Amino acid sequence: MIKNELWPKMNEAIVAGDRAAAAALAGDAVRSGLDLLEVIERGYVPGIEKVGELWEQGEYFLPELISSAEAMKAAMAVLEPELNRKNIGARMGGKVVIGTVEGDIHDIGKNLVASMLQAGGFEVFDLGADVKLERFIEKAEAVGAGMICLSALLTTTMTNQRRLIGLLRDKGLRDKYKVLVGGAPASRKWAEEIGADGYAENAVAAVKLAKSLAGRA
Ligand code: B12
Repeated sequence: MIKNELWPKMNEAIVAGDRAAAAALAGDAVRSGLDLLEVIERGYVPGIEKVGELWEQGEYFLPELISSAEAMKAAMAVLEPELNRKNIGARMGGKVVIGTVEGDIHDIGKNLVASMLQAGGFEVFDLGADVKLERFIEKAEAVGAGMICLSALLTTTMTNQRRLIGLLRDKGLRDKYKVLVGGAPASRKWAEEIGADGYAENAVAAVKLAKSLAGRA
């Protein structure tokens, strides 16, 4: 199937919360040998962005949101192994620990960033969502990571990004890690205010930033 036909179908599968279609289209993309980063960015991300708009306009409610999130996960479950396979032997970016901070269950954006970092050659340790702050540090110490990526989608939980940096300072570990923050309420200004090493507004920019901080840009 040609790309121009594929993108709207992928968009639609996410907006409709159609898991089977989202996964089947991802399978088509893999078999056609398409650039999977382009598939994610042009096929699926606009779909989930549209869902966010529909929610904000009061047209979508919780059940629709959850179905769309599930459809996104179904597509990523097909694409991720393939992205990883292509990167075997190319893990030169270093190790990254990522998760959504404590008190926050939003994980769609975080999952995208994790997949793209993996595709960009980083070894990614994804702790999931609603992650206790201590766990980020324990994991980073255990695996010898160089970077900690914190996602937060709520104004009430973004403060945990600041707390994590404070915890690192208290433990004398601040200089050991690059800390990247992101999520809808975060901004460059916020990152500066809390003393993070960087902020990126989307997954593609996150990979660019991570590469430059890792000295690979
Ligand atoms: C989907 C969604 C949900 C789903 C989440 C499903 C899931 N598995 O993630 C469900 C329905 C469960 C949900 C629940 C809630 N939600 Co909600 N949700 C959304 C919604 C519509 C879309 C979020 C999303 O997935 N966007 C798409 C992804 C691709 O974008 P993204 O997350 O921003 O990620 C991108 C970038 O930010 C960046 N990025 C993300 N993380 C990171 C990390 C790093 C390190 C970097 C560099 C970059 C980066 O890259 C990503 C990819 O490009 C937003 C609205 C919005 N416009 O954001 C509300 C929104 C975030 N939710 C909101 C609220 C209030 C809630 C609830 C509290 C609702 C309730 N009353 O129960 C609960 C939260 C429960 C909890 N404790 O967490 C509010 C937050 C308001 C605020 N200012 O705090 C929002 C803004 C909606 C609104 N306008 O009211 N939600």
